[in-house]
Amino acid sequence: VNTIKWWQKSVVYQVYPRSFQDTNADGIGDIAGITQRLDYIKTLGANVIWLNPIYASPNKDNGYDISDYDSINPEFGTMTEFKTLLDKAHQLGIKIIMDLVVNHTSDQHDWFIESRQSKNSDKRDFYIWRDPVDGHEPNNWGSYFSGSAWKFDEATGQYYLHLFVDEQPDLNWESQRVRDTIFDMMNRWVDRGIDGFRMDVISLISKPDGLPDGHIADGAEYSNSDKIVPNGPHVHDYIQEMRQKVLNRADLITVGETTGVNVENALKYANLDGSELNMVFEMEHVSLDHNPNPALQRWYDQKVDLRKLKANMSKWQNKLYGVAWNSLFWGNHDQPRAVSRFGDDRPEYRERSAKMLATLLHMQQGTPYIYQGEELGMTNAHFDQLDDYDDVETKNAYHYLVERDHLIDGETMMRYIQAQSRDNSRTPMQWDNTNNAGFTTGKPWLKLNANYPKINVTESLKNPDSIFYYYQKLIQLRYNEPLVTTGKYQLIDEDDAAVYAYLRQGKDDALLVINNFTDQTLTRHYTQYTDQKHVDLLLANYADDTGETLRPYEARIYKLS
Ligand code: ISL
Ligand code: CA
Repeated sequence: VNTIKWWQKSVVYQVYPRSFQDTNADGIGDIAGITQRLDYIKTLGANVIWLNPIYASPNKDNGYDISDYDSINPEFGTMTEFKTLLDKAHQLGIKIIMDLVVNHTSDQHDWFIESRQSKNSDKRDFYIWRDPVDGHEPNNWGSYFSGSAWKFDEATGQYYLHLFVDEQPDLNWESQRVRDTIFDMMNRWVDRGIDGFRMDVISLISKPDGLPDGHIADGAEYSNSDKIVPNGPHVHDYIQEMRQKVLNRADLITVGETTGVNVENALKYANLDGSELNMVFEMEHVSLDHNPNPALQRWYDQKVDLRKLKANMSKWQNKLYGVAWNSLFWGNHDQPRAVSRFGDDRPEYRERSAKMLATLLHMQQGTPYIYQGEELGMTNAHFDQLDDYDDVETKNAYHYLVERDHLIDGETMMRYIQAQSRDNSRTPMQWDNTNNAGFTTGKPWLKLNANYPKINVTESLKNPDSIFYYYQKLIQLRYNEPLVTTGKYQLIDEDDAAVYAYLRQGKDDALLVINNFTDQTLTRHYTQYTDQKHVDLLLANYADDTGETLRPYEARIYKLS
């Protein structure tokens, strides 16, 4: 039996620095702003913060294109300010995990500048260079952000691989020199006192042997790299090497963002035997509502069928039980807002459904991640002009799908963007009802959600019944009730398309978690689980317990003993 690790009992709060708190009126959130708001995160109760990238970057993909791993992007502040943030967080008992983006660098990184100079460059093999094939790209892989994953470089007449934008060339992990250079860099961050790493697309670092073509969906021009690149032949060797050379040096929290990973792969990446990472951050449940036409990928606006969601989450809960560990999340900086996507953001249901979603997720096995503003029930941006969006994925997708390939008309695409764009979650944090929600006194880099006068921190902290305080209670429940970490998950009524109920079973006790996923009043009986038991209502999102009657978006957590 594995002993419980601190990171299994933790709750992570994700800060997207660009949109959290600006302190110098340039419209961009900064490190000093995070330091200023640490008390807020402490009040919520999270004990770990994950920071999206704050390194030097030309920002072709908001910091995921890094030009120097050892320096802080001046728009966010200085290394001294970062150290202050780290110290203050530690004083409050909060750990900080850094985004580690090492599948690719920026094309402005010194390594790439040198690599592209000539075929004989000392850094040539730091990246993945190939000759043209019949005057074309070396294979048919598509970029995650539209178009080909290859870019022709005039200087040497070869193509380089970039699974994301052109300016994000993929590193060649097959080179021992590349690996050691990255491990050294990670060790410098460990020496700076950070508490862990969230590893961006770590499942992509080992490319399949021979870089074979993938299947091209009807209507698409390139194959979907997510179907062919993840979990390459050496990925586990590389991560085990990283464990030996870096991760074992300290008691770090390590999270692998693992696109294209299934349960079987996850048993390796996140095995509780400690050989690789602490946990995966997998994407299956946030892909169920993507377009059924593979050529359109995520772009769609229909809600997921609850039965599909239950089946998917239950699979992960069951198969990882006792052997591996997962992250629990509804949203992040790549996903739409949880309440708009999985709940109901109409004013009469927003708060209730946000609490229901939180209940459903936080009582599962795994480490929960709260994306900034989720605890306020922040909603999708609802912008109606393409120009109001900033995100490169969104803009590229519109360009390719609408303007170039005519796969879809502009109006439909705008609806899909309103539902799925990454900018839905990137609008600035809503602190109060003053100009720009207290985020900045300058011009914000991205428009705010127009609802900030109503939905903001100040309002939430005033209202004892707010979503914020509900999250606070859920977090405390995780810290105080061992069943939340250790209980054996059991789904109840897999075919119920309206209610998501499950148990977390201990030896002589259990949690019973009931979530009405609809705006309807329903009747359900769970007496077979509560009979002969002492039943305590631990937390609920309505003031009274109406037994077998479940009101719209009602959520309850019972302890059975
Ligand atoms: O957002 C997605 C769906 O369109 C994902 O495929 C996402 O691109 C993927 O999970 C990788 O995300 C991570 O790496 C990207 C970066 O743009 C994202 O912000 C980051 O979370 C490239 O570094
Ligand atoms: Ca700023």
